[in-house]
Amino acid sequence: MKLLLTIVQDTDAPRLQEALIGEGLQSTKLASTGGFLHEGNTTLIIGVDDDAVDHVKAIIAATCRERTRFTSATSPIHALEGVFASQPMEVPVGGAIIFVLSVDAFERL
Ligand code: 2BA
Repeated sequence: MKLLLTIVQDTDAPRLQEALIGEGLQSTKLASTGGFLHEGNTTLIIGVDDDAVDHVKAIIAATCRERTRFTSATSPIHALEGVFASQPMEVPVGGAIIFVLSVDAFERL
């Protein structure tokens, strides 16, 4: 069994969860926050049999889109004097970040 720790944009999460349910797959949704943009995102915990991993990845790819976000990057001009300038920076976000973890055991007690 594998655990897919999947980070997606909030906008894509409902469509992804509906698609998973439609395929008889279970998931758990966690509210999370990206360390770079400090924006809310969604982390889905998806436990599946090994041979279903590619299928789940295909569902994620079909439901989660890459978008761009603007953030202000702060760069030091005279850091010693504490002078910083911020300039807008465009960064791509998503479609999804997926960590595939091996599961030692799955138990329902
Ligand atoms: P954030 O950390 O808020 O990052 C949002 C997007 O900002 C990233 O999109 C990436 O395109 C950009 N970015 C992140 N760090 C950067 C940096 N140091 N310099 C320039 N641009 C940077 P994604 O790569 O699609 O990541 C989306 C979200 O997935 C991340 O939100 C974070 O919550 C999570 N994530 C991505 N990689 C991760 C990792 N290795 N470990 C844990 N979480 C991760």
